[in-house]
Amino acid sequence: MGVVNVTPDSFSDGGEWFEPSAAIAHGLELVAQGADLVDVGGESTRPGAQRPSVEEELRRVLPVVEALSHQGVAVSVDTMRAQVAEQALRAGAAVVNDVSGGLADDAMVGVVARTGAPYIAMHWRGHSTDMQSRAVYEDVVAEVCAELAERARVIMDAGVDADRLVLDPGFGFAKLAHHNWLLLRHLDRVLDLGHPVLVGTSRKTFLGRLGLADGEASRPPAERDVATAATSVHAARLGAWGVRVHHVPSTLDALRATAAIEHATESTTDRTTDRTTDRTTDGG
Ligand code: PMM
Repeated sequence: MGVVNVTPDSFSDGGEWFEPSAAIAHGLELVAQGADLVDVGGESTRPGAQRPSVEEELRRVLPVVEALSHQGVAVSVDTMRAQVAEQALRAGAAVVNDVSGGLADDAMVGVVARTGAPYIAMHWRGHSTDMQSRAVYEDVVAEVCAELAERARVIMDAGVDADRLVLDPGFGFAKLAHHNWLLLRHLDRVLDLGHPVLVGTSRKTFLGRLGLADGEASRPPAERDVATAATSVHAARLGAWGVRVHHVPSTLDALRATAAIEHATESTTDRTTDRTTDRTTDGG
């Protein structure tokens, strides 16, 4: 899943794709780079962010969803608002991605059930204005799994099919760095909940401090793509359904390298081809 934030203030790429034409072009670029799904969002969820009005969110996302869908792109709409989800689905979106898992808007789950759209429900404890004050856990893996399981039960009781419900542990949302690392290490427990799992570590703050001493400034978001690829490969190897990333080529390359290792065989045909092509490059 490639990300298009149509926002002026996202932490990772705020402002870069705020104009509809830039957002549409970027969505097409992500697909050309290999994304299967393009996630279009109009609300920044970085810690402390203020919410746009519903009218402003619609103004940001609808033209982008519509244009990309009309060009055959599979689009998910990243929204916590039922009204935005409903209008985006009407404009051609294929999936609803709700970072609040239905908690921010009571009408959301009803819209998803009625339309039959696949639904990504993320672990969430409150809006971004004060979410980091809720990053308090005795056992983060157990609590995130229990809270996700409870959301899944409510969402399915409302009529959403189990096989259309994707769960996401919500990296960086009401989580401190060590919470994120523990959730990655024990991602199998999230997978054991029995739903497809989406993992969104891309460019998040906890990846920007690797190898740095106390007091050193974090790496800027665009320099976190290698760590994003590493964490995304880890998730994919454990069986994640999808990974949500800003820079598709780096993660896709890492995924392809891992797949090549897993699928390597002693086939003669492969080795003959390798010898012919590699002589002209770097000896492979
Ligand atoms: N993270 C962000 C936004 N939407 N959706 C899902 N399902 N999972 C995530 O981890 C997630 C998300 C925040 O990142 P961004 O501001 O860079 O898009």
